[in-house]
Amino acid sequence: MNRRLFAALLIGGAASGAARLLAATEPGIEVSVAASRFEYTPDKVKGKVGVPLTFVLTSLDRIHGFKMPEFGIRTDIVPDKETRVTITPTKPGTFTFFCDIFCGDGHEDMAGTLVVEG
Ligand SMILES: [Cu+2]
Repeated sequence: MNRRLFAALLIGGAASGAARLLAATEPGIEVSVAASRFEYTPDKVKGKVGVPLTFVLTSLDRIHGFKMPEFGIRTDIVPDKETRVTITPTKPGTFTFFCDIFCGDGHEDMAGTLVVEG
């Protein structure tokens, strides 16, 4: 094999590897968050500007809420059911999500944060 052909093959291989990587990440990020009295696990989620982020929400005990005012979303989280919510952050920052269904004495503290990196 001559040297030029070898180099071309190397570059071609690297390029197709990058394309595969891109295709694999295109659907965005999925993060599972479990709600229970009175917390979300995990309570810190990371996202990226322009990359769709899907929360896969479950409840370990009772019905809870999931609200993110900055993204205009809210949903119920019902036990024995997976609830999916997708957002696409448009700016970096730290955003809060919280429970908006009264679930007991610690309800007011039931919150988590989404950190969006640029
Ligand atoms: Cu609550």
